[in-house]
Parts: sequence; C-alpha cells; structure tokens
Amino acid sequence: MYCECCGTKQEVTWNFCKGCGTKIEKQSDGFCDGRRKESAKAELFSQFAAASLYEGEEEPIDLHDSNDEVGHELAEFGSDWYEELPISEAEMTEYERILTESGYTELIKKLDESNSEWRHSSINIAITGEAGTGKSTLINSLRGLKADDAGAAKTGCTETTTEVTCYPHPEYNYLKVWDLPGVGTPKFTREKYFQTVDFNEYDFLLLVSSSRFKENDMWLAKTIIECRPSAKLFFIRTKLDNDFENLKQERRKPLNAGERTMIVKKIREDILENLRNGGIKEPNVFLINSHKPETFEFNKLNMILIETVSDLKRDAMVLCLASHSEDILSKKVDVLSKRISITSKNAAVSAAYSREHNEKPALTIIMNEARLYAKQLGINTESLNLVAKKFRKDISELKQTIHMHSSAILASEKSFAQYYETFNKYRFSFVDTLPMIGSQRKLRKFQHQCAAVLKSILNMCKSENKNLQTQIALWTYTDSE
Ligand SMILES: Nc1nc2c(ncn2[C@@H]2O[C@H](COP(=O)(O)OP(=O)(O)OP(=O)(O)O)[C@@H](O)[C@H]2O)c(=O)[nH]1
Ligand SMILES: [Mg+2]
Repeated sequence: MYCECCGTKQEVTWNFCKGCGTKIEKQSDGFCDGRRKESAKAELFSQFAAASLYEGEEEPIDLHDSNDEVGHELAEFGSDWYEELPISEAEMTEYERILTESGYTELIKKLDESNSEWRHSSINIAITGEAGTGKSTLINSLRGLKADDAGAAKTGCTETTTEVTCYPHPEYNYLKVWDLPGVGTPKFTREKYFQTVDFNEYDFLLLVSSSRFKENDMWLAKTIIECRPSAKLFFIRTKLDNDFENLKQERRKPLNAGERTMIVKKIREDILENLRNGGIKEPNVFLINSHKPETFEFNKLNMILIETVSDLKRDAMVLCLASHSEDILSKKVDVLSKRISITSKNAAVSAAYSREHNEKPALTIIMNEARLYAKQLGINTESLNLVAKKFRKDISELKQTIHMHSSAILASEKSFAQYYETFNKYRFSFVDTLPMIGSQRKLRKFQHQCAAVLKSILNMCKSENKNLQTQIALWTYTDSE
C-alpha cells in the first residue's frame, strides 16, 4: 500500500503514512485511493522501470545539466534549457489504443509523425526572367546543388527554359523551385502568361535579371503587384561577379574594399532607379553571384525568405536551405534545439512501450535526430567529403583538423549507445520501486537523459562546424595567395 500524498510504501497495519503522516484510507486491493485508477498504466511503466536503465548503487547522482536530487518531488525534475513535455493521461490512453489496435510499429510511426510535421509543409518558389539571366543556376543554388549534381536544373546558353518546370529539393521535396519562362517568349506572350502561370500557387516570386530589368519584366511585376498586393516579389540581380571581373580587366590596380563597396552601392542604386522608373515603387532587390552563394547578398535573400514565409512553414524553410552563412546556421541550431523536447519525449515513450522494455528504440530515435544535426550543420561524412575534395585534402586529416568527435559517436549504434551511456548518471533508489511514482520518475529521468545527449551532440556539431568554417576560410585564403 502506498501513500496517496507522498507515495511512500506503507506497513499494512499502519493507519498513518510513515513518510508524511497522512491518514491512510485502506482499500481492499492494497492501493490507496489515487493509485487505484492509475494501476493499469502504472503496470506498463513498471515494466519499463524493470529494464536495466537505472541499475546501480543506492546513492543517486545528478544527470548532466540537472539540478535534480532524488527525494525531491517529480515536479522539480524540470530543466532550464529545454521544455520537458509532460506525458498526459489522454496521450497515454491514445498510445495504448494504438498499441492494442495497430501494434508497436504503428505507435512509433505516429510518434515520428508528431516530430516530422515540417516535412509536410509545401514551399513553392517561382523563378522567372529573360533567357540566360541565370534562373536555372539560381534554382540550383537555392537547393544547394551544382550544375553537375544529380537532379540539378540544366544551365548554359543552349538550355533555354521553354516550359514551366518544377525542381524539388533533392532531399526535402516539400521545397519546390519552379522555373518559369520569362514574359515575351513565343509560348509565353503577355496575353497568354497568366493563363499558364497562376502566381497564387507560389509563396515567393523571384524576378531575375543579369543587367537592368526590361520592359516585359516590369510589366509582369506591375501586373502581379496590382492583382496580388500581398505577393512576395523579389528582384534578383545575378552575375555581380561579372561586373567585378569586367572592372578588373579595365583597370591596372586591384580594387580595394572601399571601392568594392562603392561599386555594389552604385549597381544597387542603378537597379532601384531602373525599377522605379518602370513604375515599381518599393522594390526589394538582391545582388548575387549564384555560383558563390556565400558572397554578396545571397545570404540576405535566404534570410528574407525565412523571415517572410508563413509561421507554419518557417522551420521547414530553415531546414531545407543550405548553410552558407552564420545567420542560417544559427537559425538551424535554433530549430534543432526546439526539437529536443519532443524528440526526447518520443524516445522515452517508445522505450516505455517497446516489447523488450528496453531503450533500444529510443536510441534509434535520438541517433537519427543526432545524425540530422550533423547533416544540417554540414559536418556529416558526405559534406566533409565535398570539402576535402574541393581543397584536395584527406578526409581523416580534415576531421582531425576540426577536432571532430561526432563522426565517431554517430558511426554506429554501438558507438552511439556507449556515448549515450555516459549520460546515465542516475542511480537506483527505493522510490523507483513504487508502481506509479517510481516508473514516472524513471521515465522523466530517461527523457532528461535523451535531451542531455541531444543537447551535447548539437553543441558538438555546432563547434565542429565553426572549426570547419575557420579551416575553409584559411584554405580559401591560402589558395588565393
Ligand atoms: N558569373 C556568373 N555566371 C552566372 C551566374 N548565374 C548564371 N550564370 C551563368 O550564366 C549562364 C546562363 O545561366 P542559366 O542559369 O542557364 O540561365 P537561365 O536564365 O536559366 O537561361 P535560360 O534557361 O536559357 O533562360 C550559365 O553559363 C551560368 O553559369 C552568376 O551569378 N555569375
Ligand atoms: Mg534555364
């Protein structure tokens, strides 16, 4: 029998709780009042509690980043760096229903869905402009591709776009970039343009030019602004690097930083004047080199896409953009950190309901999440291989230079499980034997442990990315010498 108030196990003959002094209402089934209702669910969690997770000495010690002390109430198991999501009674009932009706695999699928909603967003970006202005190259850059990558849009003077073509992101296919022929091509005359193209279907429209915008561009922009004032229309001036190359050829002395800034300013003013003269009052202009998205205003363009996309699609937008800049990286880290709460909750639930009553399914969930971190922050093996190849370096040398640990941890389930185990600082105590409180405590400790592992790997990936960026900058500088 257990005290309803503090959960302490009672002697059958006692009328008062030996822990807190509350009067014990004796029940025929041996549970005090509050406990009986929960006994079925407690049984499920007790099975999980029996798993080998928290075996060990009697003396409890804290988890990483935790102020917890065994003996405190469960309410104090909170955390200052992630929101510990409670598992409500309604959720537990729902989990049990799915488990009974459809089985464990379905339950895992449902948990996964709750954390993958962003993948169901749909983000459509339309790119239009005259032939040869750099539409296809921009489409590739927005998807993090080069022209010779699989699935890249064909580029070059002989590959003129004649049809509306959709280019989904190679991995996050909810991002679709649409190649639209410019106005004035035989199939896309002004008269026919809006019969073929419905701008309501797109989240953004990027109007591209590699010099000044032409009459047809202005007509298109004005018509869109008139029909749909809320449209997110951006003017993209490509091939800025060509302007600099031309200037370089014309001069004897190289341009200094001040002169370069002045030139960008002048080109911007010229484009703004060009658009205003065409009747566009407040144009949003970005000057870019699509071959090198880390230069000029490509980052600004990415950031405006993130900021102006609807709230529901923002996280999805952040995760599908290539990490060309510190701004995007920091947005990515924010989105990934936000996911720690739900991921650790799902991991804990998946372990609690697994047939073997162990943490293996949870380890899979958090390892997949940790691998997503490495990928998003550009330090997975695939990304590092590209960097190593570009700078003609050996991949293992590169890993050493950036003090890389994450790749070894994420290499296999075994290595990940070992790392995970180093976060298991919890030691078994007698409170853990209590049917409800004990199993709930362990569930929450487990949730906390998963979150601590995820946080640690995210920080690790972040710092490895920083080291990588420094190294890339160094190699780029050395190469240009
Ligand atoms: N230097 C430089 N070249 C670029 C840039 N953007 C595109 N190009 C080059 O310009 C040429 C045409 O680019 P595309 O992306 O094929 O142009 P497009 O607008 O898709 O052309 P069409 O499909 O024919 O209308 C290619 O050789 C690209 O490599 C840029 O920002 N800088
Ligand atoms: Mg093209």
